[in-house]
Amino acid sequence: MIKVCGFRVSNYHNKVLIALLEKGVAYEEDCNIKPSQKPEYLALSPMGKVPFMEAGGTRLIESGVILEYLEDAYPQKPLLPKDPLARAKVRELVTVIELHLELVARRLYPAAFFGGTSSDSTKQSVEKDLAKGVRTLKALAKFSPFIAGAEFSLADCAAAVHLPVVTLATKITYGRDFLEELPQAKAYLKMLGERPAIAKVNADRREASEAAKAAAKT
Ligand SMILES: N[C@@H](CCC(=O)N[C@@H](CS)C(=O)NCC(=O)O)C(=O)O
Repeated sequence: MIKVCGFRVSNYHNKVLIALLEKGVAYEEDCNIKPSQKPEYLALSPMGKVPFMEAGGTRLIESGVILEYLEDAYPQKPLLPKDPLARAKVRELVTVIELHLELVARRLYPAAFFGGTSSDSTKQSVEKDLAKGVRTLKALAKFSPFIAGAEFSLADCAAAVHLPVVTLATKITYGRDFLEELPQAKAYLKMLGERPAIAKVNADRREASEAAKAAAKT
Protein backbone atom coordinates (compact mmCIF):
# COMPACT_ATOMS: atom_id res chain seq x y z
CA MET A 1 0.00 0.00 0.00
CA ILE A 2 1.10 3.53 -0.73
CA LYS A 3 2.21 5.58 2.27
CA VAL A 4 2.40 9.38 2.07
CA CYS A 5 4.61 11.10 4.65
CA GLY A 6 4.45 14.78 5.50
CA PHE A 7 2.22 17.16 7.42
CA ARG A 8 -1.22 18.52 6.69
CA VAL A 9 -0.32 22.20 6.50
CA SER A 10 2.09 21.48 3.62
CA ASN A 11 0.67 22.45 0.25
CA TYR A 12 2.83 19.85 -1.55
CA HIS A 13 1.75 17.08 0.86
CA ASN A 14 -1.87 18.10 0.33
CA LYS A 15 -1.49 18.10 -3.47
CA VAL A 16 -0.53 14.41 -3.32
CA LEU A 17 -3.45 13.58 -0.99
CA ILE A 18 -5.93 15.34 -3.31
CA ALA A 19 -4.67 13.34 -6.30
CA LEU A 20 -4.97 10.06 -4.36
CA LEU A 21 -8.49 10.87 -3.15
CA GLU A 22 -9.63 12.07 -6.58
CA LYS A 23 -8.26 8.91 -8.17
CA GLY A 24 -9.80 6.70 -5.48
CA VAL A 25 -6.45 5.08 -4.64
CA ALA A 26 -6.21 3.63 -1.11
CA TYR A 27 -3.30 5.00 0.91
CA GLU A 28 -1.84 5.32 4.38
CA GLU A 29 -0.67 8.64 5.70
CA ASP A 30 1.92 9.62 8.28
CA CYS A 31 1.02 13.26 8.85
CA ASN A 32 3.49 13.84 11.68
CA ILE A 33 6.57 14.14 9.49
CA LYS A 34 8.26 17.56 9.41
CA PRO A 35 11.02 18.72 7.05
CA SER A 36 14.46 18.48 8.60
CA GLN A 37 18.14 18.63 7.75
CA LYS A 38 19.01 16.03 10.41
CA PRO A 39 20.95 13.05 9.02
CA GLU A 40 18.29 10.54 10.10
CA TYR A 41 15.64 12.45 8.15
CA LEU A 42 17.90 13.02 5.15
CA ALA A 43 18.25 9.23 4.94
CA LEU A 44 14.52 9.17 4.12
CA SER A 45 14.18 12.41 2.15
CA PRO A 46 17.59 13.59 0.92
CA MET A 47 16.47 17.20 0.28
CA GLY A 48 15.05 17.31 3.80
CA LYS A 49 11.60 18.21 2.44
CA VAL A 50 8.08 16.79 2.61
CA PRO A 51 6.26 14.99 1.19
CA PHE A 52 7.79 11.66 0.38
CA MET A 53 6.01 8.49 -0.57
CA GLU A 54 6.73 4.82 0.00
CA ALA A 55 5.42 2.00 -2.18
CA GLY A 56 6.59 -1.60 -2.35
CA GLY A 57 9.82 -0.86 -0.49
CA THR A 58 10.70 2.09 -2.75
CA ARG A 59 10.74 5.70 -1.62
CA LEU A 60 9.95 8.67 -3.88
CA ILE A 61 10.50 12.36 -3.26
CA GLU A 62 9.14 15.38 -5.21
CA SER A 63 5.36 15.74 -5.35
CA GLY A 64 5.34 16.16 -9.16
CA VAL A 65 7.19 12.88 -9.60
CA ILE A 66 4.86 11.18 -7.12
CA LEU A 67 1.83 12.38 -9.10
CA GLU A 68 3.32 11.13 -12.37
CA TYR A 69 3.97 7.76 -10.70
CA LEU A 70 0.33 7.63 -9.54
CA GLU A 71 -0.83 8.33 -13.11
CA ASP A 72 1.32 5.46 -14.42
CA ALA A 73 0.46 3.02 -11.65
CA TYR A 74 -3.27 3.83 -11.36
CA PRO A 75 -4.50 4.83 -14.83
CA GLN A 76 -8.15 3.94 -14.10
CA LYS A 77 -9.20 7.45 -13.16
CA PRO A 78 -6.69 9.61 -15.03
CA LEU A 79 -5.80 13.15 -14.01
CA LEU A 80 -3.97 13.75 -17.28
CA PRO A 81 -5.67 13.82 -20.69
CA LYS A 82 -4.77 11.18 -23.32
CA ASP A 83 -3.64 13.56 -26.05
CA PRO A 84 0.12 14.33 -25.72
CA LEU A 85 -0.29 18.06 -26.33
CA ALA A 86 -3.22 18.31 -23.92
CA ARG A 87 -1.07 16.46 -21.32
CA ALA A 88 1.72 18.96 -21.92
CA LYS A 89 -0.72 21.86 -21.40
CA VAL A 90 -1.66 20.44 -17.98
CA ARG A 91 2.02 20.09 -17.04
CA GLU A 92 2.66 23.62 -18.31
CA LEU A 93 0.06 24.95 -15.87
CA VAL A 94 1.50 22.96 -12.96
CA THR A 95 4.97 24.29 -13.77
CA VAL A 96 3.81 27.89 -13.97
CA ILE A 97 1.83 27.61 -10.71
CA GLU A 98 4.70 25.99 -8.81
CA LEU A 99 7.79 27.61 -10.32
CA HIS A 100 6.55 31.09 -11.09
CA LEU A 101 3.89 31.61 -8.40
CA GLU A 102 4.26 29.31 -5.37
CA LEU A 103 8.06 29.23 -5.25
CA VAL A 104 8.26 33.00 -5.75
CA ALA A 105 5.60 33.72 -3.09
CA ARG A 106 7.43 31.28 -0.76
CA ARG A 107 10.09 33.96 -0.27
CA LEU A 108 7.40 35.91 1.62
CA TYR A 109 6.32 33.04 3.91
CA PRO A 110 8.87 33.54 6.73
CA ALA A 111 7.57 37.06 7.39
CA ALA A 112 3.95 36.47 6.35
CA PHE A 113 3.37 33.26 8.34
CA PHE A 114 6.26 32.56 10.73
CA GLY A 115 7.02 35.82 12.51
CA GLY A 116 10.13 36.58 10.46
CA THR A 117 10.91 39.69 8.46
CA SER A 118 11.07 40.49 4.73
CA SER A 119 13.50 43.13 3.48
CA ASP A 120 12.26 45.81 1.11
CA SER A 121 14.43 44.34 -1.63
CA THR A 122 12.82 40.89 -1.14
CA LYS A 123 9.36 42.45 -1.30
CA GLN A 124 10.27 44.37 -4.46
CA SER A 125 11.83 41.40 -6.25
CA VAL A 126 8.94 39.09 -5.30
CA GLU A 127 6.44 41.67 -6.53
CA LYS A 128 8.23 41.90 -9.86
CA ASP A 129 8.57 38.13 -10.29
CA LEU A 130 5.01 37.39 -9.16
CA ALA A 131 3.66 39.84 -11.73
CA LYS A 132 5.26 37.68 -14.45
CA GLY A 133 3.79 34.49 -12.99
CA VAL A 134 0.31 36.02 -12.66
CA ARG A 135 0.48 37.38 -16.22
CA THR A 136 1.44 33.90 -17.47
CA LEU A 137 -1.27 32.11 -15.49
CA LYS A 138 -3.79 34.60 -16.82
CA ALA A 139 -2.72 33.79 -20.37
CA LEU A 140 -2.89 30.01 -19.86
CA ALA A 141 -5.72 29.30 -17.40
CA LYS A 142 -9.02 28.24 -18.97
CA PHE A 143 -11.44 28.12 -16.01
CA SER A 144 -13.88 26.20 -18.23
CA PRO A 145 -14.69 25.05 -15.62
CA PHE A 146 -11.31 23.55 -14.62
CA ILE A 147 -8.01 25.32 -14.96
CA ALA A 148 -6.89 23.31 -18.01
CA GLY A 149 -10.36 22.95 -19.55
CA ALA A 150 -13.30 20.58 -19.30
CA GLU A 151 -11.69 17.87 -17.15
CA PHE A 152 -10.36 17.93 -13.59
CA SER A 153 -6.58 17.38 -13.84
CA LEU A 154 -3.27 17.46 -12.00
CA ALA A 155 -3.23 21.22 -12.64
CA ASP A 156 -6.35 21.57 -10.45
CA CYS A 157 -4.63 19.56 -7.68
CA ALA A 158 -1.78 22.09 -7.82
CA ALA A 159 -4.03 25.15 -8.11
CA ALA A 160 -6.22 24.04 -5.19
CA VAL A 161 -3.29 23.97 -2.77
CA HIS A 162 -1.02 26.74 -4.08
CA LEU A 163 -3.25 29.59 -5.25
CA PRO A 164 -4.86 30.22 -1.81
CA VAL A 165 -1.38 30.54 -0.25
CA VAL A 166 -0.31 33.05 -2.91
CA THR A 167 -3.46 35.06 -2.14
CA LEU A 168 -2.82 34.98 1.61
CA ALA A 169 0.90 35.79 1.42
CA THR A 170 0.39 38.73 -0.96
CA LYS A 171 -2.56 40.10 1.07
CA ILE A 172 -0.50 39.98 4.27
CA THR A 173 2.64 41.42 2.66
CA TYR A 174 1.27 44.02 0.25
CA GLY A 175 -2.32 44.46 1.44
CA ARG A 176 -3.44 43.27 -2.00
CA ASP A 177 -4.32 39.87 -3.43
CA PHE A 178 -2.12 39.47 -6.53
CA LEU A 179 -4.58 36.90 -7.91
CA GLU A 180 -7.21 39.63 -8.25
CA GLU A 181 -5.76 39.95 -11.75
CA LEU A 182 -7.58 36.67 -12.45
CA PRO A 183 -11.21 37.53 -11.75
CA GLN A 184 -12.38 33.92 -12.25
CA ALA A 185 -9.97 32.51 -9.64
CA LYS A 186 -12.20 33.06 -6.60
CA ALA A 187 -15.27 31.25 -7.98
CA TYR A 188 -13.03 28.55 -9.44
CA LEU A 189 -11.36 27.84 -6.06
CA LYS A 190 -14.76 27.82 -4.35
CA MET A 191 -15.99 25.26 -6.89
CA LEU A 192 -12.88 23.11 -6.30
CA GLY A 193 -13.41 23.38 -2.54
CA GLU A 194 -16.82 21.76 -2.93
CA ARG A 195 -15.30 18.57 -4.34
CA PRO A 196 -15.23 15.94 -1.55
CA ALA A 197 -11.50 15.24 -1.92
CA ILE A 198 -10.52 18.89 -1.69
CA ALA A 199 -13.06 19.66 1.05
CA LYS A 200 -11.55 16.86 3.17
CA VAL A 201 -7.96 17.97 2.62
CA ASN A 202 -8.85 21.61 3.36
CA ALA A 203 -10.72 20.65 6.54
CA ASP A 204 -7.75 18.54 7.71
CA ARG A 205 -5.38 21.43 6.89
CA ARG A 206 -7.45 23.89 8.94
CA GLU A 207 -7.56 21.48 11.88
CA ALA A 208 -3.79 20.87 11.71
CA SER A 209 -3.13 24.59 11.43
CA GLU A 210 -5.28 25.36 14.50
CA ALA A 211 -3.55 22.58 16.47
CA ALA A 212 -0.11 23.97 15.51
CA LYS A 213 -1.16 27.49 16.60
CA ALA A 214 -2.51 26.18 19.91
CA ALA A 215 0.69 24.16 20.52
CA ALA A 216 2.83 27.24 19.78
CA LYS A 217 0.97 29.18 22.52
CA THR A 218 1.63 26.59 25.24
N1 LIG B 1 9.52 20.49 -4.99
C1 LIG B 1 9.08 19.89 -3.75
C2 LIG B 1 8.72 21.00 -2.79
C3 LIG B 1 8.32 20.46 -1.43
C4 LIG B 1 8.44 21.53 -0.35
O1 LIG B 1 9.00 22.61 -0.57
N2 LIG B 1 7.93 21.20 0.82
C5 LIG B 1 8.04 22.11 1.93
C6 LIG B 1 6.84 22.00 2.83
S1 LIG B 1 5.40 22.65 2.03
C7 LIG B 1 9.29 21.74 2.71
O2 LIG B 1 9.55 20.57 2.92
N3 LIG B 1 10.03 22.75 3.14
C8 LIG B 1 11.22 22.59 3.94
C9 LIG B 1 12.47 22.87 3.17
O3 LIG B 1 12.41 23.36 2.03
O4 LIG B 1 13.55 22.62 3.73
C10 LIG B 1 7.90 18.97 -4.02
O5 LIG B 1 7.17 19.21 -4.99
O6 LIG B 1 7.71 17.97 -3.29
